Amino acid sequence: MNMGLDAEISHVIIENYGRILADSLSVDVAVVGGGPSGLVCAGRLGDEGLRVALFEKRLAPGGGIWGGGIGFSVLVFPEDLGPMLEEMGVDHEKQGRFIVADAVACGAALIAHAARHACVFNGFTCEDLLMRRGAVAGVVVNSSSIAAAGLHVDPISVEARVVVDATGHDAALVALAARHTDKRLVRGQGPMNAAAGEKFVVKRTGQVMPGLYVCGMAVNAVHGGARMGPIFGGMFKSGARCAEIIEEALQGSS
Ligand code: 48F
Repeated sequence: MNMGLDAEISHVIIENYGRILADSLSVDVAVVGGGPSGLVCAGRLGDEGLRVALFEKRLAPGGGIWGGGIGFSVLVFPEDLGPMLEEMGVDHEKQGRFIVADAVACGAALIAHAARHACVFNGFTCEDLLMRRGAVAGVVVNSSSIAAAGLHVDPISVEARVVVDATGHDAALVALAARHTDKRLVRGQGPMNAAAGEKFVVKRTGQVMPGLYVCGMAVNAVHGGARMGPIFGGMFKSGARCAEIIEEALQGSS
């Protein structure tokens, strides 16, 4: 094909993106939500050799990680998070009972880790679930710009052996599953309590119904756990725990 530079640049974009997207229409795991828990979960599962696609509604993944507390971009972690931060390539410093890190550097490192091991699709909103014989079997996604413009354009479907709701406080996928099954699956999160919320989020991470798992703040929204505010250890641990549970489940079913 005889193309000038301008058309050739466009061709490279379309060809590469089209191939990556087409290759991701049937995956082992579809993670929805690119906040800290979803990024850790996707990165870990991809690192274990599973085929993982992560869909994030915004252009920049990271969710609530960028602003620390009230926009002061410092992240606070419990002191046992050091090894996981090392693994993700996050620079950090121990300060008394905490570890602190720069929120922007941490967000960038998490995204880089996830994108190395999984296909990260930014600017994609999950608007529905695929369900087969009572189990969640994939996600229905649309370009966020189409959704934002309110255009009447149909979405596309991605089949997955399991789906992870990492959409944070909204627990958007579990809310969709509740609508489809006519069950009350989202209790709503409780009031702020850092100690209780951090423990709860890890303990209750896991399967909500066949094919659908939940990690991060969505766990507390689904099961009625406390919000924990600007401490991020629970988000990392929940993402890692979710990856561990899914890996075991998929090994058992293959
Ligand atoms: O909210 P978010 O950062 O979730 P998280 O991983 O972490 C929570 C913390 O940031 C913080 C906290 C810690 O103490 O309480 O809030 O649980 O990230 C959720 C991501 O999901 C995206 C959203 O844009 C955000 O980046 N998201 C939400 N709904 C959808 C979605 C959707 N329907 N489709 C795609 N992405």
